[in-house]
Amino acid sequence: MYKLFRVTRVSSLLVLLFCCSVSQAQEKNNEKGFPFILPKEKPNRPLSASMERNYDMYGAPRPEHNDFFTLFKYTELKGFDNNNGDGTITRRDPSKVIFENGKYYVWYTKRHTPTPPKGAAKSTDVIPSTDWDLCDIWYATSTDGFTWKEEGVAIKRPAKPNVGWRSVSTTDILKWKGKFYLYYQGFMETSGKRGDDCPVTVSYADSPDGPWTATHKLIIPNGAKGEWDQYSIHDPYPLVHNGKIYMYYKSDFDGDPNLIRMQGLATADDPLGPFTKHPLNPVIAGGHETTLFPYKTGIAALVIKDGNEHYTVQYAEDGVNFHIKSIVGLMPVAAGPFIPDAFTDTKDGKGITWGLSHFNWINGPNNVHAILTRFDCDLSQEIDDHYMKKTGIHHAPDVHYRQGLNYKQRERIAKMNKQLIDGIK
Ligand code: AAL
Repeated sequence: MYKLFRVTRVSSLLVLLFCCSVSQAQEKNNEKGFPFILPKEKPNRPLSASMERNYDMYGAPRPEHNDFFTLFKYTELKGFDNNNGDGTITRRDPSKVIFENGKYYVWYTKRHTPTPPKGAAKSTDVIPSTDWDLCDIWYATSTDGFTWKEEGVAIKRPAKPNVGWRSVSTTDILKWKGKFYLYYQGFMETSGKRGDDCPVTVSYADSPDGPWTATHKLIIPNGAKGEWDQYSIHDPYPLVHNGKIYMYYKSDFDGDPNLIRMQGLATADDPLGPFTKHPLNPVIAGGHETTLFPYKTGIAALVIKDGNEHYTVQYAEDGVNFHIKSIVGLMPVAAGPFIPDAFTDTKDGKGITWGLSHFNWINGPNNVHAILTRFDCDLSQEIDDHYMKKTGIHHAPDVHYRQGLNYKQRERIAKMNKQLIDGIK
């Protein structure tokens, strides 16, 4: 017994000595400056808040190793005529791109009106208020993703008082059990008259070429009075995840002039509903026309334009609780990527490399319209494109000068200069 006690005491003493020498070595090491070669793993030494974040928050400590970091490159599309950009034709808010019957398909909002949008006050039955007023949903196909053939109208706006009678817009596609479902915003009043209010409805078809049967139903209804999504349900975006349909959507809330945009989630077992809104909504505290895709075991999101976390790529293991994984520039607006595994309920999402998005072309206030464009990126497990992993983006001075100061700001600056000069006198 005594012997055993002695052996245990000796070995604990040795362990203690070993630990002391390790921690002394560690201390010594910590006295040295941060290593020249950036460690791939978080080093065991005191770190600044920024360095802690650099290791804990993102996909990797350097952007070129971060799966969630990418550049976006843009290419002009061929095949879409727009009356030389006179504003009478717009194409915007493309759906996801899918591959069926040996070609790519995309659906989008198309407006072809006698004039460009003129604002709510001047709008009529034929004059649009906004760029997405008096629209129908059209589709196009392509075999290379660069040259597209406009095939025609997929969803025409229905007769009054059906949902969408004033305009149908901002669609997205779901394939579920061999059938196709197009979800879209159905305006029942002129956009801009009282905010941009609308619910979401759905049409279905056996083929991506249609014919499409309208349900005329509110598939994702607005929230109850006083709730964040009481007025608008925008940008419906279906994916298949965990055996269910995950429908992400945006709402504009807090009322003008404090408007804020965030993303909600509603799930269903059937494409025609019922959709149950997630109790944690809004699930993304920002974003606008948010693009999502299965990535590894979870869901990734391109959060553009709105909110504190605009222009970030985020990831949620459960599709609900999103975390920032990278900060990017020149994000595609209203992107509809090609996501081969969008509807396969994958547990190993491969990510995205390209898609369509739009540019809002505002050629002055009298010529508001949008065009579709192609974007490419590397947010994919399947490619490793170092040209997409650079952080510097060059903008011509014109891009900056177009964000110029307004008259009131110039006045404020003049006043501050004067106060300073008068104070010195
Ligand atoms: C877009 C989208 C929705 C809005 C309008 C057309 O940015 O968020 O589709 O209703 O603008």
